[in-house]
Amino acid sequence: MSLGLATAGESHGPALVAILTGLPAGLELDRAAIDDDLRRRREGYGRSPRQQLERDEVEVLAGLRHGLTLGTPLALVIRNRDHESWAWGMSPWPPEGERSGKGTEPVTLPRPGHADLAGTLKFGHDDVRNALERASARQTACHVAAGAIAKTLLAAIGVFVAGRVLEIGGESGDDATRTATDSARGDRDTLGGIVEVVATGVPPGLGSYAEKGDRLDARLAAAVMGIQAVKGVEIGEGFALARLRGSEAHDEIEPDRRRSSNRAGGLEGGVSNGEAVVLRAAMKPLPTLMRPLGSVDLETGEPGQALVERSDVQAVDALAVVAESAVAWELARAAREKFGGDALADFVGAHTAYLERIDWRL
Ligand code: EPS
Repeated sequence: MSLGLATAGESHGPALVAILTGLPAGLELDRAAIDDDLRRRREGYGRSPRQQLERDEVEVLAGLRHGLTLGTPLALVIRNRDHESWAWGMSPWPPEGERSGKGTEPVTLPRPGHADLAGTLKFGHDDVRNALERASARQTACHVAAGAIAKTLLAAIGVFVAGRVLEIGGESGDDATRTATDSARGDRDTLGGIVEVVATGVPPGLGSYAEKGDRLDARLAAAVMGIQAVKGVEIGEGFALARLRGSEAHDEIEPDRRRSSNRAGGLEGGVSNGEAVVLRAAMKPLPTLMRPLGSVDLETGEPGQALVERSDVQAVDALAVVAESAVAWELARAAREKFGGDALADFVGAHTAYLERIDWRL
């Protein structure tokens, strides 16, 4: 038994869609908790004016009855309010009537740092918009909704996941990061940053060393590296461990099998070891610049300036929520693999029985 997630949706299309499979029956979902995570993702200093337009409320179309999961695929929709301004330009079917609104002219100047160029070449598009719409980080709303549901499942076995911002544009703390964001906005530039996600209550034994693809550290890294604009992921002390001796780098085992340090970030050999799972992600500065970089016009071959389109100055606060969601989803997937069960009570019962077998207290 594992969790599955399929998503669809363009940034300025009618809606984002997600189908979640593998949830046990009888899990009580809290609509307000899902919408609250979607709100956290939207807020944050430095976001595009788009975020004031969107409401990002989740609609459930299947798999839920009276707030309880049915153990069948759960279908979610998040409408794009902004689609109203793009109804002609992003019409799924050949548009009818006069051209109007945004997205009516083809984009031919790819932005360095975005998927624009590679996506256009790969899929044979003649309008960069056909690549950028799906590559956009708008998509992360689906992953946050799925992550909120994963957190509800994890809470049933005492696992809690939280993300936070460590740095924005090389600065830490609210005042300095806001000043850095204002300064970048003033220069029509963008910033990146670093976030950290910590998961507590993770029992030893999630993931496996049996095959590369089973390793939970590899799975978490892939889940977080898959988020738009993430260029680096480290687990525990990560890169800093490379500069230490072995005697300084590892976490000694106490008689109760716990550790007094956690440099490994809760993962050894690709398996959770019972300590908090700690992961950090580095986000590059966003590639949509109001003062564009050099590019090439794909239609004429002439040098030009990349596409300028309304965007965020930085979205590091959003990344903290999106990375939290990605880690929650992957941990929930690993927990479903280990504890299984069609009904929530089976899943919780298997977890309890396992902790008893290994004599482990959370
Ligand atoms: C994004 C560009 C901006 C961001 C968008 C991600 O879109 P827009 O041009 O519509 O303002 O706002 O993020 C979201 C819409 C969102 O909900 O997070 C990009 O190019 O990735």
